[in-house]
Amino acid sequence: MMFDTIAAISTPRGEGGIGIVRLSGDESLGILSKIFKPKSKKDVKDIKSYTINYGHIYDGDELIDEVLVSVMKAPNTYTREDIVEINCHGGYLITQKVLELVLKSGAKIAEPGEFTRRAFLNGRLDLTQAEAVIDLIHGKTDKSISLSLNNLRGDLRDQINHLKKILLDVAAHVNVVLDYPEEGVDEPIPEHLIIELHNVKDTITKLVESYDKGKMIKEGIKTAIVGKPNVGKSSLLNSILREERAIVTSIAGTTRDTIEEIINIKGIPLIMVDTAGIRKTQDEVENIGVQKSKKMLKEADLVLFVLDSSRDFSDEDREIYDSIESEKVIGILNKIDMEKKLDITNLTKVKKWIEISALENIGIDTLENEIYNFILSENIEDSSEKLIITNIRHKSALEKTKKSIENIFETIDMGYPMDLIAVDLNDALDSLSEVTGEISSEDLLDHIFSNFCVGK
Ligand SMILES: Nc1nc2c(ncn2[C@@H]2O[C@H](COP(=O)(O)OP(=O)(O)OP(=O)(O)O)[C@@H](O)[C@H]2O)c(=O)[nH]1
Ligand SMILES: [Mg+2]
Repeated sequence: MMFDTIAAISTPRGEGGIGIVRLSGDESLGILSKIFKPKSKKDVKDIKSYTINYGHIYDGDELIDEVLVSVMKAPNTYTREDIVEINCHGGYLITQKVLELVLKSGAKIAEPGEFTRRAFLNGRLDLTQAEAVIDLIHGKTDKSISLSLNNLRGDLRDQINHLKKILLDVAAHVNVVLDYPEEGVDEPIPEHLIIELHNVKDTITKLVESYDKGKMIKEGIKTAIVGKPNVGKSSLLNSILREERAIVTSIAGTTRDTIEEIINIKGIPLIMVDTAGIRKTQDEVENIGVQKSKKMLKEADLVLFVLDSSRDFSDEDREIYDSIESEKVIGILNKIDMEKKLDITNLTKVKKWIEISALENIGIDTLENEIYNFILSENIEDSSEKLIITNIRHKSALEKTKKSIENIFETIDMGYPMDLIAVDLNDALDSLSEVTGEISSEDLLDHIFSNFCVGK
């Protein structure tokens, strides 16, 4: 494909050790030759690929900068086009000046993401990989970065292509039956293909279900600290953050609004939310806070249910206890620096209790380990082996595929005509192709002819 030659500053704006002006396109070397004088006195067009070249940038006779220029020639480059990277001294003004000179010499300013877009359009990356590049740039923790790297390597693309191949096999069969009825193939879909179809559906279901986990890894696990007033929720938040983030007082009803902070537990981001103590109250402001706490209790991926171990279990505690979900709660017995009064023997809904003193920072490490174990039990740890989707676009395309496959089963069950199956198969293939970004019905034809010897 032919495109304009584009250019942009590829390093962050501001002052730094170096600033890089990057060019991509057929004219990259031509443009470079107008402004760059290599120390080697070589003609720029004769510079070898994958070399770094020392020299100077000139605007006419005016010296602009002393630079190192990397030259990478098509097709083995990020964009599959000729790429030139000019390493300037890292001042903002100098880098900007070199960019302007490059633009004046014939390049077009690149749109955001345009280099990666070219990598996609020129077939070096599929869409899932291009998206992984963006995720990598925004990745905040080791785990989310390792997921993005898996996708950049092409794991999702490979899986999608594998599923597509199976669907194409089925489609090839169906199309032969439809196009050549005289061949006498009247069996709707052979048993082994039906089994394959079920496998495809199961794989897609797992991928769709992995999204919640993927989202947790990418965006963080929402962890709500919940309990009645004064049990030490805000103290716990501060203790985990190791800073005085939330106001702590001995007055019940101190926290009025939710307070969110991101922490990182062994590479997994956690969005810690301190909430207003839940109780019945006439105070209008406090009541809004209490409603928000209840909402958070429902929405959170993990709930830290805090009790004051120096006091008896109260009706207010009971009410919160009744509304928590057993699978996503860790019980916190706070204030163990004081004499213990609380009896938890009957609170069987909570499977795990951790004793802490938020005031004296006792038990916080144990709690962090327990939170990590909770995440492990959610199987996030083996994310390196399993394919996990983190992208809502992929999720909705896969859901469409799943629906189409379910329609196929329905058609078979109801004994409806074959052409309906062909339509749903095409839809399934289209939505799979949406994931990787290449939709083409040419695919289907090629596949039919490569697998079947129709002329015979
Ligand atoms: N002895 C002792 N006191 C604590 C502990 N944790 C918190 N406190 C005290 O308990 C009181 C309430 O603490 P907060 O952290 O404000 O409690 P909260 O649950 O956020 O209360 P609300 O925001 O009103 O819902 C404060 O006086 C804290 O100093 C602890 O581990 N031991
Ligand atoms: Mg509080």
